[in-house]
Amino acid sequence: MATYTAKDITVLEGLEPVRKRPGMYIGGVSAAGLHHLVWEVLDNSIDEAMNGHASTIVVTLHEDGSSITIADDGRGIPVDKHPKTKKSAIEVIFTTLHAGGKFESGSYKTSGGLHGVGASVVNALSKELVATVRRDGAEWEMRFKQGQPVGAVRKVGPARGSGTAVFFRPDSTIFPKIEFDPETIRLRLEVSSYLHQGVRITFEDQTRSEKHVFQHSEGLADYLKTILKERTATPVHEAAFTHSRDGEDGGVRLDVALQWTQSTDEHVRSYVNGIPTGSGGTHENGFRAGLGKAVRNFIDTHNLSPKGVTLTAEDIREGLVAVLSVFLAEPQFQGQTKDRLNNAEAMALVDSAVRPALEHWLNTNISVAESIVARIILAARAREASRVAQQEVTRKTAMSSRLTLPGKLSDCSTANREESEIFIVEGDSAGGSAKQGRDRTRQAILPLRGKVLNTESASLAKVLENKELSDLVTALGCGLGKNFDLARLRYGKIIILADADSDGHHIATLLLTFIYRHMPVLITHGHVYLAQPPLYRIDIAKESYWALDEAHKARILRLHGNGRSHPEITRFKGLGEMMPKVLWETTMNPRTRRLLKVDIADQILTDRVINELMGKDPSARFRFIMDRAEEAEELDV
Ligand code: 0RA
Repeated sequence: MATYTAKDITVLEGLEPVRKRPGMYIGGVSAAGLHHLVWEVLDNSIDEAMNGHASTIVVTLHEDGSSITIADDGRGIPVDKHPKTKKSAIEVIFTTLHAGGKFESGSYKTSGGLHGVGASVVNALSKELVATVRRDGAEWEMRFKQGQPVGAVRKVGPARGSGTAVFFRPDSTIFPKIEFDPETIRLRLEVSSYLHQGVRITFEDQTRSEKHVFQHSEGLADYLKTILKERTATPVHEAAFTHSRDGEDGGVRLDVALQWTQSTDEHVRSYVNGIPTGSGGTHENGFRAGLGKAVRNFIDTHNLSPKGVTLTAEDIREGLVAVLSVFLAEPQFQGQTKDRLNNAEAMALVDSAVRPALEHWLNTNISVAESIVARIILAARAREASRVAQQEVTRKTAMSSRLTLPGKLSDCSTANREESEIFIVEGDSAGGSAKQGRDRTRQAILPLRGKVLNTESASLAKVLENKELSDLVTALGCGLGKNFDLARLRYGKIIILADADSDGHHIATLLLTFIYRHMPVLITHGHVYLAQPPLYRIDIAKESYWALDEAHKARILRLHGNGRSHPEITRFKGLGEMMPKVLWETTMNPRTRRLLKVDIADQILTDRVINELMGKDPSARFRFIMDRAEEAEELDV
């Protein structure tokens, strides 16, 4: 950059208009307007840092809570005299509206702040302002009252280094209430430190005797991590996608970081020139468009489109957490709170920056991309299931206002939810065994008819039509979707008891998908379990033993085999063949059984979920869920 001297400052007009109509310049004179003064001064220091001249900014909220100093270690505002006006640059910057070197083409950099106009606006609205500059081996000072200089620039004394410090106290004849909110300032500084990677921003809060230092070498990637933590969202993939453009190539200066998570909502935080755009706008729309196209292109290129369901834009963004920061020369804001970007060109600029970068990233991180696509397909399938469930519930409510428990539920007698369990059992005959074998104080049995359940592969719709699942919802008592209320859950444990054959697998998958979509809290709070019926029956002489797995089988053979007679090993045929007593001993008795706690997090994280969700092989799906389920209880068997 060419050397900057006072002659580069463009002189436009005086400060009277600012004091007459402050709202025109800072939006108003309430708390938001008051804090706007801080952001204006801060932006000038951030500009200096973003242009590579400053690395540290210190914001001090003084003890009185009504005055602030913002200091940086940049070049320092020039103090030499303008040849024509005979005024120092510092005076021009603070007393002239729309004056500022950054306004000039050539030296202008799109960054925060309104082209350096902020300094004079803040000065105009301040009872007192002191600008202190260190440069050329000396410290200089210039003082103002209500925007007017109080004397000329004066040399305070020798000094090392360079930098600018601006102290100001807002004018009480302009602002009805002057009380800076330290939390508002702290938050803004923290966000700025993420948006402006590497800059060290210190907040000295003398009102609360607190000091905060914000510095983030990874910028938005660090911000994204913080947001994920705040929202306790579990990512679907390890590393975030990040992309930055400096805007030198005619495009827009832009930074973006994003990651898909398991949460069912979408969270996009956007900024324009460091200003939060809570109501979105054209830049966010461009971002969403680019993201959608990138993902769709990837899905099409790799032939990953799911069967039987169409992906919507919302499916693609379900669970997405993103931060978008763009820098524009002349941002136009609209809306009640002026927090929506209105510049039409921003849409295409952001779209065309995000799409190719994201598409390239997806194509170079295939297994990550596949997990994301799996997440998206899950969203689409869940949405479809949700729609059907909603219809079902509406219909049910219309039909009967009286809430009765399903007739085929054999309820338990305890009133203590924590100790109660409901077994959802596939088929009437297994249901009968379970009913006889159970501990009726604590264990309820709800048989579901397999015949109806396993007619179709993508059959949640069918299932709901046949009321099997709405019976389940009624039995659980906690409602679903928006009406879900964990407090109304009637059982501590919900245990799915299904055969280890493909029908059983299929039903368990449907049940789990249903619960995951409509009552995910049941899973996240650890209420959902899979029972583990034995895999083998071992007949030795006249005795029958049941083995849960290979290791257990080997143990039984060792203990009871003994060469007395040839053991006969048969694979488990189905719950129906078990005597109630055996079912109790092997599968239901809390002292001897094994349960698997269902953990959906694991399910989504793996690549295999792709096949699983595309519904090619229902038995593989169930095995998969079993594989990934977490061992909850492993008591002596
Ligand atoms: C005009 C010209 C130069 C720097 C600045 C303004 C400047 C303004 C602020 C406001 C807060 N901190 C600041 N730091 C610098 C360039 C001076 C040069 O070329 O040396």
